[in-house]
Amino acid sequence: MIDLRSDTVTKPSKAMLEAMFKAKVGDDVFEDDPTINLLQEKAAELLGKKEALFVPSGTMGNQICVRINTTLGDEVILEYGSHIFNYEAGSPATLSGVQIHPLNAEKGFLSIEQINSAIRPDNEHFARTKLVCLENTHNRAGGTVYPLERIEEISAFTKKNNFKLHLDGARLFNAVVASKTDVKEIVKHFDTVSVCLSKGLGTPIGSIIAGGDDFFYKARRVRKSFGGGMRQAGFLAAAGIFALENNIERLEQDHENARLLAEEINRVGGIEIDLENLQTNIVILDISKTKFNSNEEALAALEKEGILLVAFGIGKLRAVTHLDVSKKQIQIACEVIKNTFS
Ligand code: TLP
Repeated sequence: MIDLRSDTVTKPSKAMLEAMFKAKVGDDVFEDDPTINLLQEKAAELLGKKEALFVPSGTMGNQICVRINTTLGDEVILEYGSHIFNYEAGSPATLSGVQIHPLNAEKGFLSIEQINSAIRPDNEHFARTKLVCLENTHNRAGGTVYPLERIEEISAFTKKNNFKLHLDGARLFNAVVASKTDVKEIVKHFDTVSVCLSKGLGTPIGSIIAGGDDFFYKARRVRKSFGGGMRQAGFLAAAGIFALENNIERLEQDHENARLLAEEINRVGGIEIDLENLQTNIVILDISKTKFNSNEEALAALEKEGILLVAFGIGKLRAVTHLDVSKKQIQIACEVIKNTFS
């Protein structure tokens, strides 16, 4: 099977497993796990933030940040396709008691004009606008990289209005590698950031969240209340340290493989791919003009030939490249997709 459903499907490499096996561990609820402490220090330094916390998942990371940036009855502005709005089980409402105000934006990039027009007046009828969340890279938009100038504008605007700004950077290092930008130059514009270790970086589990003064204290408290306090999880943090040291630059290969895949299969049997928007490791296939009548039918035909993709909205499939698929496997996938759709 060539599994292109997500970059979450990777298995730890032998070298990563060895690093995990050798980890020194302790009870992290007592702040006693040296490997978790080291990962948190390294991640804070890398991201240019004062404090960082290891959490079990990207979803928990985002939701802890939503909670510490808001109070009950606040409103959160974000892009309509964003993960926090679509794929986190309605948690802003259930875990933080906040309301989402989604805005539809091309390529997933909000503008300050849009945000400005969504701000609620200070009046008892309205929820209080409090937090803006951006996603970089933007998953549903096809792995697009937020332009740095846009982030700068939005950050200046949110500061002026006294709103908080959170970055869902599940695939932040894909954006960093694709745009050749120092990660600190991106992260410095945000109050809080969440970065997944278990996507392109290849760990079996875990995310890092980071922020400024008091972040660690506040985020740990919320993590505990969400059931995310961990014990001897240094074995998992060791995978995170390994990933930060070894698996960032190589993301470039995943981006090259995504481009190879997209260019080879675009226009085959009616498949349409927006090559201009293809910047990182996510390829969205519009299959609405192909011979298949549904996503399920196309997915089943591909699976029969050993290729796994996922449905990504009506008439759309997603393929994600990652460190467990080689260029050779991408070439095989191209041939299979061409034959299946012709
Ligand atoms: N994304 C997954 C699915 O949940 C859709 C995927 O396969 O792409 N932010 C973004 C932008 C994400 O894409 C994801 C996962 C998360 C947060 C959540 O991370 P986890 O799965 O660790 O909770």
